[in-house]
Amino acid sequence: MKKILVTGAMGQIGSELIPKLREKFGKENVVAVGHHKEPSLEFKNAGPFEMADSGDKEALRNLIEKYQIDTIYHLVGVLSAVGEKNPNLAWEVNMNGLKNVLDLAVEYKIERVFWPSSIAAFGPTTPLFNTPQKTVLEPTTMYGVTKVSGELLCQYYFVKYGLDVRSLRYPGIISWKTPPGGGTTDYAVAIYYDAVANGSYDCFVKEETVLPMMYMDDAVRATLELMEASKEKISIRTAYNLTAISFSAKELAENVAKYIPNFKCTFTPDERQKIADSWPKTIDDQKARDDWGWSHQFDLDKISIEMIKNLKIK
Ligand code: AKB
Repeated sequence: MKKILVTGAMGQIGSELIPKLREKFGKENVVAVGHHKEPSLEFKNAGPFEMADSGDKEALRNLIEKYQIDTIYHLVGVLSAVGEKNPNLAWEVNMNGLKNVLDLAVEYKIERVFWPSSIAAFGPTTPLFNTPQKTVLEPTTMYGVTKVSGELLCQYYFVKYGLDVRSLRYPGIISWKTPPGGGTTDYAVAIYYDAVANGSYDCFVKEETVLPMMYMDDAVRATLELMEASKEKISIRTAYNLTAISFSAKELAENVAKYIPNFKCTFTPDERQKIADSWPKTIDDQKARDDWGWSHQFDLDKISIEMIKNLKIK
């Protein structure tokens, strides 16, 4: 049976990936690691939970030994908007934690490691449409710099040490359980929260802004499918391009209005507009589709229906 450690347990992806991993591998076999927020009682009681900073290598080592870990999902990260406000923090958290995890993975012969990359690895010199798997990577945010560096580091550990480390370039992820924090694509989540709570939303990017997006259920499934694929199928050791759908902020607002009559959206771009403008609008993820059978299930209508239904209950 697998023994899995997940850092960033209370983050947007961690909080939804962990229950799925527990369903699959048994709740005692998935150790959730948080680092600053106190978890809810429900979270704490759902399976093994530990507090540790991934910048603290000895703390991670203790957990790997204590639980005889063989698989790591290292999800801790500072996102793009917060990273631009505090580039040193973004570098420290995103790079030091990853380096510690990779070094310990080699030392303890960890079978498989997952680390999230992002469309933030691309920049203004990358082709904007149908961005290829192998292309120019010249991001203009510190978050993006850590994603390109992290991708290369992962590939280095694969080539040099044979470490089976896998990664995805996530687009913006839309989810309702845990609100995202500090990202540029957050408007695509906040719009649903505000629409359900107040019937209006003031969007921080221009209405014509188009970015690649994905519903959380698709993102979690992609992560599990990548990690379950046999080694021979994995031809990309930096990070796979991954996408579901692309739409403008205006199209998103119109779609929300379909399900919440009288919904009003205004657009007041702030500093995050510049970050959004530096990222591609559509992504070519054929390699993921060919190598391990990726295929998304949620289109914008399906996302809106799920988001609104669940937020109303919440
Ligand atoms: C962000 O907006 O920073 C993230 C991302 C695209 O990686 N959601």
